[in-house]
Amino acid sequence: MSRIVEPDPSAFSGEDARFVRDFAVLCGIGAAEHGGVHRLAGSAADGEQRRWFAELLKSEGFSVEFDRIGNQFGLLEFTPGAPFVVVGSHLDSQPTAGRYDGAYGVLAAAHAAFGLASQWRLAGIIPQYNLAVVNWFNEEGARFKPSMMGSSVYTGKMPLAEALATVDASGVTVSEALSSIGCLGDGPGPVAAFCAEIHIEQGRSMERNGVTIGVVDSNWAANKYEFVVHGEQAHTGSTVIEDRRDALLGASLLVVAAREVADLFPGVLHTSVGQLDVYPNSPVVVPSRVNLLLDLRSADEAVLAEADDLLHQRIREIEAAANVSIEQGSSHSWPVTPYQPEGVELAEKTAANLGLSHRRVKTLAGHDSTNMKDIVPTVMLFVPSVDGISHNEHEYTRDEDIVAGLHMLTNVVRSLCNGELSSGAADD
Ligand code: HGY
Ligand code: MN
Ligand code: MN
Repeated sequence: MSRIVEPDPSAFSGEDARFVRDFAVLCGIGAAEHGGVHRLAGSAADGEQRRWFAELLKSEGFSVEFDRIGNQFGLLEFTPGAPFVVVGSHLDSQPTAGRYDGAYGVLAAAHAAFGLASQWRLAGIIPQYNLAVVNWFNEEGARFKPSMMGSSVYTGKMPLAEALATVDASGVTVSEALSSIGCLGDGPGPVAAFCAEIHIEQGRSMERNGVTIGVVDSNWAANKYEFVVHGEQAHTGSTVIEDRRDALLGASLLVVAAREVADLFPGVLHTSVGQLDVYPNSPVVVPSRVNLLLDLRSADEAVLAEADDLLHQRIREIEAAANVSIEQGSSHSWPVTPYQPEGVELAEKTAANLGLSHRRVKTLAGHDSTNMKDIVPTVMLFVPSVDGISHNEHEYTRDEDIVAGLHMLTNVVRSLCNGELSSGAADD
């Protein structure tokens, strides 16, 4: 289990030291007991971190706005009307989560932008593109499903009305939650020409290979399902076993089936159930209903399709074995897609120029850049995660790696703002 070392700004100077100091402050907002954070989308802690972030951006001369799904933008306009290089990640977290997932990328984006803005000011340079720092709304999908909601609406993949009407477990809508923290705007946000995101790897591959920068060249595909297992409420003591229609038994068999399907494709398929809601969840009652969220992921779409078929066959068997019916509710999926090769090459060239060790990697998790790359050329970068730990309070990335990532991102964003990928973009 990794041991978090508190960020130490004194080991750095200039923008790097300011970045590490600000990161330490951000870690204190919504801090959890064991070094992590608990900042669900649209919660009071999310409101607090958004207000703090807005002040930070404004103090550096950025104007701050929220779009109609609560994405938070810090805008620096050099050429009125020119499109933006959009750079950032997400500040929302899973429950009792790590402090780096998303938050690192948002703050690194801000400090990359601060560094570039002051260099350009001093040198009297006007870049070709405007610059937007972004904190995407609800990347995690923990409180409101699905995940990557802000970037899905921004990129036109999810209807705005559907996103705003989504409810959490207590019936609060996205629209109400965003309004309650003062973060619901009414515009579409800035027009993007390019996008960049930096994130922790959340796996072990970079640490194993001893590299500082991961250049993401594609993402794994995912199929996420909400299943509803229907049984019948009964007395746990008096109802004879053969009369029972136990929804929790059906759900349990489904949890095990998901794992057994993964075991058929060792290393190339990940499956799991992350959430179960049992009704009525009462001591002497056979449950009548279980809602569960199950996901399957692979870098190989043929494997994913086969696994999906196997899972659905198992569902028919489980219905018979547990005397329940299993309904498939909403689903959220994304295919394997590459990041634009010209962006991958730009990142590799940048890392080489900076003398940073680098390697191409795939992202197993979804990110907001997974959405953005479908509308504009996008560069996705990783820094290593100690022991690969993530969605866990012990998530940790060393200060030297978060600072190396900041340098890398700064240089990539400078190139994007200077139009280094513009000819490729015009050819598309
Ligand atoms: O990978 C995921 O499901 C998430 O949205 N990050
Ligand atoms: Mn993330
Ligand atoms: Mn996450």
